[in-house]
Amino acid sequence: PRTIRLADYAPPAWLVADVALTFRLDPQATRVLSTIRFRPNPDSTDRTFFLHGEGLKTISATIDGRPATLREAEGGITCDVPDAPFTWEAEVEIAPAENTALEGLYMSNGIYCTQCEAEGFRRITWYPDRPDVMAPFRVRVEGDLPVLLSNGNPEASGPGWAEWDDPWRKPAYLFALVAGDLVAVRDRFTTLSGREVDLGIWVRPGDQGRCAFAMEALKASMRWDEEVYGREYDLGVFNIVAVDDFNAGAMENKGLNVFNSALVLASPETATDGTYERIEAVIAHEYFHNWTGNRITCRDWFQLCLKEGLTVFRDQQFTSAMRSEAVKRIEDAQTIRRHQFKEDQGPLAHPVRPESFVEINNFYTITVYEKGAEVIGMLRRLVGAAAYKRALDLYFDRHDGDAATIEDWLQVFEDATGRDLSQFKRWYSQAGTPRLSVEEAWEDGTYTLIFTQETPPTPGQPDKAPQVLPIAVGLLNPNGDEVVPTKVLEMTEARQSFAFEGLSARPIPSILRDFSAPVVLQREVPSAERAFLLAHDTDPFNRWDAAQALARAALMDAAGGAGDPAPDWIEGLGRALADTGLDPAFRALLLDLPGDEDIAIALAERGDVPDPDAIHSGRARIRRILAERLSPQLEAAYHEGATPGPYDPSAGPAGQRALRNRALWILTAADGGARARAQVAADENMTNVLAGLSALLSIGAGEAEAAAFHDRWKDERLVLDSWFALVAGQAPPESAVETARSLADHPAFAWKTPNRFRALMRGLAGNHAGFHRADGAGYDFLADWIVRLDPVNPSVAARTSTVFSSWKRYDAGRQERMRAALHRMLDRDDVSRDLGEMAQRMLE
Ligand code: DPP
Ligand code: ZN
Repeated sequence: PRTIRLADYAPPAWLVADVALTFRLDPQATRVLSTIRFRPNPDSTDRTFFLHGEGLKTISATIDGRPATLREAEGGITCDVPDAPFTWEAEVEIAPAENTALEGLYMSNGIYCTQCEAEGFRRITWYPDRPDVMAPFRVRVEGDLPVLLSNGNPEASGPGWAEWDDPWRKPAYLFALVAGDLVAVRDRFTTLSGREVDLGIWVRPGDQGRCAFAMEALKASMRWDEEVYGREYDLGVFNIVAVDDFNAGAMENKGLNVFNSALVLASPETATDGTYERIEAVIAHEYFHNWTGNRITCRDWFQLCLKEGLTVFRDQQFTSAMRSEAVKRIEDAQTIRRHQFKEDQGPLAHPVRPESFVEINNFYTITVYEKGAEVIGMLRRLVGAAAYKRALDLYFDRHDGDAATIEDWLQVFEDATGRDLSQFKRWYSQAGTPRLSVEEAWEDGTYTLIFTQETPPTPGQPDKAPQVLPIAVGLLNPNGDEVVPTKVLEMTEARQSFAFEGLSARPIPSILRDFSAPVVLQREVPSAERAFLLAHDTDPFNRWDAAQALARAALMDAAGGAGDPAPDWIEGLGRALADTGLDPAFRALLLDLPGDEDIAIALAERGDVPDPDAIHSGRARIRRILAERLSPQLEAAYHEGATPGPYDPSAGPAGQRALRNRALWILTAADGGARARAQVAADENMTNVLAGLSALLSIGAGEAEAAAFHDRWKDERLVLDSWFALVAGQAPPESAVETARSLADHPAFAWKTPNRFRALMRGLAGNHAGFHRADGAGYDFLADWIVRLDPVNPSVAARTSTVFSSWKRYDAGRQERMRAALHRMLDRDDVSRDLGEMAQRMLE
């Protein structure tokens, strides 16, 4: 397979003036008729005519009405064309029912739907399938089905046909078509300037009662984008469709977003607080793409972070506004540290803007998305909120209708602020997590912080240059009063010092407040100082981080066999827990101990070889110690988190339940499961039931409860996914693989459905000690299934394979077994481009 490089970008030879498509739907033989008007690109001297296409059966093809002679080329066709504008007409046949890769036009439970990002449109018809070719589309859908949807505004319809018109120029990856037996929940939205928009959420009959929350989230997103970014919706309709078979979370197709049903459907009986929060965020995310992604799209796929980093940043801002800013920031920092830092540490590390790929699907990563959002957060912190707003206004003004680049994006910030961002740009090109170390000096009332930054090598990037780091710092005096409020220090050198003058006592620093840069702060801090920050810091992130650092140290020590955790931690935690002035959601996060894999990463960072079993048993011991020593505070938190009355998914009650359920999880280590059992039996809502069940399973109990849960919910696909994930994820490590095997034999294990496959595989992989069983049975289980899925759905197979990226972290025996598993995935004649690239990179 060929490697595609950013450096090789060339503008398209031909542009598209407009597109008309007709679909005659049939599961085995859908006909797609296309009429495309091409014109030469004045910005290109190349006149080669090339169209992408994959798996298409060509029925006919003409140029200006005359039959075209098509020649096969890599990934598509070429043919001779006039040296002037011309019209291409073609008819092709495709088989949606046979499409298990779920890219292009496919069927899910009898519903036709599409997924065209990144390169799925070429499985629908011949087309220049690249994001810098944008055109208005008219679409006619024919089929004996009650609902026929496409992008844009509805034009006309009759029995068995419908016509749609999307006036906004768009790349083919934003094309969508949905058809089938669907019902709509409808609403209306009036935009700032008075445009009436018909909103529809389309679901399978029977699911209408589970759309209300998503609809409210949509309206809130539309309002928020007007108020905060001045962005208004631009069509008369906005449709969302929920489908059960979907490779990702959701897709921002123009005017017709397609969602994984797990991110739309919610009712108190079936969805947890976490699901509600995710639905709200993803509905917003896809809606926000209408401006950041659709109106302004990406020139090429290397610029993916241009739309994804910015849109994640925007959805994070939205969630902060809807819920708690402090809690959201901590959750996002946790995601970066747990998952993005892990990606940076291993063989799959890549820059926010990668420079080469084999299969672009492999670059829809946490680095592109979440680190991409962090980079924008840093930019905003550096220039300030007002300048950020000016820059964004300029971006929308200048680039509306464009397929843009990171250079364009940075240029608007330079023009709006007069700043030189050439060094800042390294955040887009340099992979890896900077390590920031700190020295301190104190003399004559002057306190000095001396920072050193260093980024470890990553694949293909042995040497790193210093990056611009916004380091938010505050200083406290020994009484715990803040003497210097938060100040953003701008570090640009490899080593740089910052002095604070006129202090009467040596201060205690609070560094990297609000997680102001995605770096690892390396600073030896005595546990007493951490406990001091846990008690006094005014910055919620650093307050939480003090508790995390103490917890991490305790868990690392416990994994090494040490007996007792630092009393400072337990006392500090106890006091914070009992402080009812603190937001329950925040206190819940204080109780959220680092997971087994977090500890494995931390040990590896320190140069130790992590022992999964020792980490697991150390964690169980710490949990018991907390349950015993903090029993009154945990009890109180458990009761404080009760939410009697009808279920309300909003942030307040959800935070109370989070506190209750974290307390429950710890208490369960010492009470034999009595409280958890009672909570499952009380059956108040899915959040509390699943938390109770999870706590029970985690102490090796709850078998009867899990079975009853299964029987009750076996017909609810989304709940059954949670059951699969939970049973595999919480199984005792020694029997986790056997549990996973029996789950794979379960009649409901529909392995071709991505949600079900992921539930089981991610469940087992998240069971750290179970997956890393010394005899390699966990690795074999995952590898076998990935190999089986690869020919069916390469994109999900490749994504799942990333659980092997940590192989170099472990002991020789485990390394050998994980490597062998990777070879088994790779060394096959029919390995997909997706999985082949991933396994190859992991083995390098
Ligand atoms: N573009 C999509 C999203 O992130 C990916 N499926 O919203
Ligand atoms: Zn997105």
